[in-house]
Amino acid sequence: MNALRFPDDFVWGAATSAYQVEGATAEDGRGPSVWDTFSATPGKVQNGDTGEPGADQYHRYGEDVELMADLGLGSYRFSISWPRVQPTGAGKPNQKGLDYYRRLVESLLERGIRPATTLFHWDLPQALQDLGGWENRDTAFRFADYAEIVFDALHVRDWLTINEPKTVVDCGYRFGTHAPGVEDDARAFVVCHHLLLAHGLASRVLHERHPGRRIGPALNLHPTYPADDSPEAHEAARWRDGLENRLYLDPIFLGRYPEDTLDWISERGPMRDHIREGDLAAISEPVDLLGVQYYTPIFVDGAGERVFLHPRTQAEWLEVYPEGMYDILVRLTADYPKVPIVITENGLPTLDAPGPDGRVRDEGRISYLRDHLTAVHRAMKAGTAVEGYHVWSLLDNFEWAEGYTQRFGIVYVDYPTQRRIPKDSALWYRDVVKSGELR
Ligand code: GBH
Repeated sequence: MNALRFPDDFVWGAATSAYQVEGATAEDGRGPSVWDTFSATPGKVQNGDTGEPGADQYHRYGEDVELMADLGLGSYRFSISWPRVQPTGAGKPNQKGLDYYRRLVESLLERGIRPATTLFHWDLPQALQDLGGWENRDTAFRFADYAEIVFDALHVRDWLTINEPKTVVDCGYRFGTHAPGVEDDARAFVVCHHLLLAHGLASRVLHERHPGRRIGPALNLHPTYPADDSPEAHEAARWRDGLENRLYLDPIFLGRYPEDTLDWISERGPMRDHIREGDLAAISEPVDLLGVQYYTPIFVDGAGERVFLHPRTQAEWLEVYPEGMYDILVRLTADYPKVPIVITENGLPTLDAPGPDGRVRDEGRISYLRDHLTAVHRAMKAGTAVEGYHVWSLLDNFEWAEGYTQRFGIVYVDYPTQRRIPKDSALWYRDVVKSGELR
């Protein structure tokens, strides 16, 4: 087969998030977040795991930057822990917290690695949760204030606002599997509106204060398909597409919520009453780059239930379907205004551990990444502007409710010693990055 060549300026990267890798949750004045609370609650996380030790990146960022440089990476997507910067979510910044991110950014820039910085990857200051969290409209304004602090403090060009608002809505407030562990559709969609408002308000702050920089959302998109040919399954796939994709894409890009989805939501709670004049204008603040996170498709039957038709992974929600990457990218170009797209996450967990020779033979990850990158390449040929790709994740880390039982890293972390061991996939990725080619 011919090698697939990516453009010379294609950006190859890897991603992590603060609570998943940093550890050091009680250091240098960091305040508690909702994930500290949630993971300390018995029964919420596998094995009672918490963000300690994570991958101890708070202390080992220097080593990790060297590792990224060795792999030839051009971009590192990480997130800022809001409670490190504002321990109670408001007021004067905690200098020690800000200094950590200054040092991280400087080390990356020295090695020619561009930071792509996420403002919020789920670790809301607990003090704001105590005031209602994302159900409280004021949290969106607090978020814009926090964003202003970090925009001004850090030499970062590219920003992502909220990581996967849908996951906060669904896992945090509908299914209760993530912090804060609520199971209530009525409350969930109020949270949805305030998360989107926060996204828009923070984007506006960046545009006003730092023209020339770029900002956008990081959305986990799930292409939805009918599992069979019945009209019911087609109808259900369309309904599910509203909840998975259009509920987030339409307000951000088109300045309106999808009516069919809003009707369904309104039968369950008061989201509509929380949409004030001017909110949609704020939410549809122009997007400079769109972060796309793709892991899995959702096939639904006539009853609207998810059906699995393809191989699954250790993560039971993750059905392997590279075609979905192509479909979602091409659909974005067809249905929404064209903006530069960057893949901000894509990956899978595997159980591979170091063998007697120390190697981690994660063949399954190599084929997953290769197949998804092939789909990205195909979408680019079909006219979708994709600037870059970040594998989830650089390192094995705290996988939320799964604790340390699922390893998404291209680099293995031996948690007791915190030793980093590049898996075979990391060595494979290094070759792809160096050559700019998939072979
Ligand atoms: C991303 O979420 C996250 O951004 C990242 O932090 C995470 O580590 C990575 O993917 C891998 O999971 O509660 O039963 O519905 C991807 C979307 C949402 C998929 C939560 C798993 C939990 C299953 N994830 N979902 S359930």
